[in-house]
Amino acid sequence: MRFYLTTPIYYVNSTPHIGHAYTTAIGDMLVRHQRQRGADTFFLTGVDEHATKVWRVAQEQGLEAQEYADRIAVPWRELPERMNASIDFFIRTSDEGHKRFVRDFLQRMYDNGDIYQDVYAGWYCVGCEEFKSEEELTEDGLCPIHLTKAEWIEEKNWFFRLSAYQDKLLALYDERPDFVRPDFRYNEARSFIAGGLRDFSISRAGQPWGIPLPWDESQVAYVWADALVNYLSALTYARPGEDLRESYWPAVHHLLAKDILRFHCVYWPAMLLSAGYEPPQQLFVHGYLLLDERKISKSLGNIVEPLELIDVYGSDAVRYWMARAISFGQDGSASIEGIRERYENELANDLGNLLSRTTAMIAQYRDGSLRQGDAEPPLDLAGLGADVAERLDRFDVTGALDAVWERVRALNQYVTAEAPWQLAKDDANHARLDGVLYNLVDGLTALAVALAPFMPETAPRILSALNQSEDLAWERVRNGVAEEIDGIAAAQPLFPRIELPAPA
Ligand code: ME8
Repeated sequence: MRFYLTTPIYYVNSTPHIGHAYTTAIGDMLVRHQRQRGADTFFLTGVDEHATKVWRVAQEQGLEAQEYADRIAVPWRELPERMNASIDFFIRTSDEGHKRFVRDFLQRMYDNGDIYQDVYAGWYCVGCEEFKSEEELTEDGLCPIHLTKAEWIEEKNWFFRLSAYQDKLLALYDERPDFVRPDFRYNEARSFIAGGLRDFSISRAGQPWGIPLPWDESQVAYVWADALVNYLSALTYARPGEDLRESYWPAVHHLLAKDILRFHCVYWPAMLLSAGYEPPQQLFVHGYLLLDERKISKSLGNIVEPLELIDVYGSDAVRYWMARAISFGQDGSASIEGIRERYENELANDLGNLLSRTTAMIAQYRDGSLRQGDAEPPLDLAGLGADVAERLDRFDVTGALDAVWERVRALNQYVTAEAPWQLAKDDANHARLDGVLYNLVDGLTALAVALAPFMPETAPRILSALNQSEDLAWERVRNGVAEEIDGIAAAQPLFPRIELPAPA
């Protein structure tokens, strides 16, 4: 079982915002889960440097583009670390290994007869880094996404014969109905292809920042013709001396938001076919996380600094909020205030108190000893494990976490219904009291394992408070996993009260 997951590589014209943190964190949940199930995983993220907008920001700051990129790469490298994303490699498109590979890749397309020279005369939106037709702009010639004026470009470029790939792409889509997920994104991509494909320029003249084309060094690769190739190039140099393409291509899942669907679901598979590679296994296109009803976009200046949220609530709480705040896949609007509510009501109350009560009762009533006792388990945990795994295979991150949380609440109801404090009053009930306490520890153990991909710091803390093994193997999401053990003490709060005001 191989599972290779990528996030988009983000533009470095500005610092990371919460939208980038979102894709990175959710990607990490999917990868950690597959790892729990024993898959051989590879997780790639990184930055896209050779954009016109990056070059312009560098110029505004009076820096050489590379110097600017080197400086701003620092907070971008910190993003996966701060989100506790277990990446295997962080790619920068200015890496020598990437540049070499892109030249080789484009040369293969050229040798295949798919590249020709022509004049591009048309509009370009620097915000989107995309050539735009007149119909795609507003009446005033603005890009509808960035609300900035598209620029008129007239230059001799190298074009990719995308039109020649229309039938091949349609055949690919028809053969593989799960090529793009969710369904409505598949339909969007397929109808774009069916509507007719226009060749597009893969090079830019007059911009010194970028990777020179091997057959025409006077031009640099168009930023998308450079950036998309990262998903393959990284495999050739991420581990020196190894060619990871053999292991992980085409077992790749690309995670991205709807803004870049066309590049990933149409242009990229065609480029791969042209260069003689297999198309990716699957693309998952998620929606936008909207804060206060507006897309969080660098270009709109509505920036929320994700690193600050992590400083206040911890990465687990931010990850938890991201997975639950909106239904993954759909667009959704969420408030930053929601983090605090979920932290207090769900993390501290539902989960934290369950652990505190359980451990305190074992310490108080059973002197810290856990015994199987005699009580029917209240939950079908293996059934939960199968359900969550099936959901995560479909990238239903929110549904999977909701399913786990239902069981967290069910265990709380079980405590109320069984009232161990009543059972403890009478020695005759000890077997039942033991059984109820065992079911609580057993349930919490399995739920901690199931929660580990979402909250990788919290899960081991729960297991350790219960004196249970910290092994996160997915087989442990079942009934009867908890070991009889002594020495359980009342646990420290999992999610202590935070006195800081919520960030604005
Ligand atoms: O497009 N909600 O980079 P980019 C959810 N360099 N996700 C969001 C988001 C939001 N509000 N805002 C951003 C590029 N994202 C190219 C990609 S890949 C070969 C090149 C996430 O910095 C989401 O994953 O504009 C989206 O697709 C990506 O950031 C765009 O990042």
